[in-house]
Amino acid sequence: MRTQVGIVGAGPAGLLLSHLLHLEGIESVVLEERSRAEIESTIRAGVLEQGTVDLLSEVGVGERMKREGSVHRGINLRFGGETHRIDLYELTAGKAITLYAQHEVIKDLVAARLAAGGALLFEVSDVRVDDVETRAPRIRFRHEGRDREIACDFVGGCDGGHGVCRSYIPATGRTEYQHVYPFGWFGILAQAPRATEELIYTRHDRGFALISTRTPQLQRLYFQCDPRDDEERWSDERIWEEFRARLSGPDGFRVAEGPIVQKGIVAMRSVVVDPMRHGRLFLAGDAAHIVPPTGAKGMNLAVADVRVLSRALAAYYASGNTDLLDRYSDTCLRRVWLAERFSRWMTAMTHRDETSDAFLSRLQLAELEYVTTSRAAAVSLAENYVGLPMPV
Ligand code: RFL
Ligand code: PHB
Repeated sequence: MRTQVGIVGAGPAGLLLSHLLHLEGIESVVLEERSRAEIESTIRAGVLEQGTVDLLSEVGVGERMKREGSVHRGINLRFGGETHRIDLYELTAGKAITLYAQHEVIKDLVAARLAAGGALLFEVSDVRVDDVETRAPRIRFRHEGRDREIACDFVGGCDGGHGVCRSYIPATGRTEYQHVYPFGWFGILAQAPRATEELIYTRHDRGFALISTRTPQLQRLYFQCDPRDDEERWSDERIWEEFRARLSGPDGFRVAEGPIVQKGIVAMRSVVVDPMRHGRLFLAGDAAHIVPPTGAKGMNLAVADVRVLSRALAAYYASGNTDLLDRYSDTCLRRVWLAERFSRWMTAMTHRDETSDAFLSRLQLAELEYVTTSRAAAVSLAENYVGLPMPV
């Protein structure tokens, strides 16, 4: 099989890259290890930055998002038992975020690729990438019981935080920055009415909690936990008790409870791979960088990367000019580091850290106090939360 760009991974990065390339008249094949049903049902991100929403709309995959997603013009920070609103819309002169689940974005992208006759191969295994230092890279893999091979001009390494592509950048030529946080997030989906119109990020002495949403009937909530904990040790009653403890306060706020239909623990880490490229292999999304979920940046960074990459590939195919491809890694990493900074700051301000001391814990409150009373600080939070400008 031959194509122009071989893409490993059908997450937001791989699927959107394939779609954007198609719009530029560039052919691609996407290889995905999991089944279509699995990628279309895995619960992950929920917050889309303004730039992500604008891009998905511009490229014709935003119709359902516009109809079913909900636009939020603010978020809340809760501490000391009180809720403080950050007016994103007013502080950023008209920007907002949209709540629309990542697997819905995936469904929209898969549908668009299939409608355009795009090649998506699900349930592939043993993906190996060869000859990326040459002009004729190859991807070998198994599919439907047979060994197969794709000859291509470029490889898009979009296979997420646990993929194989990252390892094809030789260790001697790459720096992998990594920070592991001593906490995880316990996430649930609950059949309950909304407890709040807008997200609530909560700092409590027992630890962080977050109330997010999916639909009017389905709510997404998280609380900080030990990353080595086992979700099966948590009954529904124990989970709601923990939320009640972290969210209650003198203002009488109550979280709306209901049957828990899904639960799981995610560990938190930051990773940046520099450079994001080796020869004709280009990493994008979680394959190149991971952020803790507190800033809601992961999927948005994946979208920004593939926008840069698709434009660079389009320029190459139009004129043979490699300038944009050569600048790809630096262009993306500048914004990635800003997102790492923001995610870490949001995490540090709101999470209980057992390894910390009373002084630092008290400083968290000062930080929260500052960001909810100083316009300058609130503008800084807001412009990062709705998303810094897309790289050009
Ligand atoms: P993905 O989504 O992990 O997709 C990679 C795909 O590659 C496949 N794959 C392979 N395929 C073939 N061969 C191999 N060897 C392969 N190895 C892997 C995988 O099966 C998968 O389908 O990476 P991508 O496309 O870079 O997208 C990144 C985002 O998924 C991720 O950053 C976000 O989910 C992070 N994130 C959030 N991001 C946001 O922008 N806003 C949020 O509100 C937000 N909340 C979250 C999050 C991540 C979370 N978890 C579960 C880590 C909340 C949580 C709890
Ligand atoms: C989510 O809705 O899943 C979500 C919201 C905000 C975050 C992370 C995840 O910071």
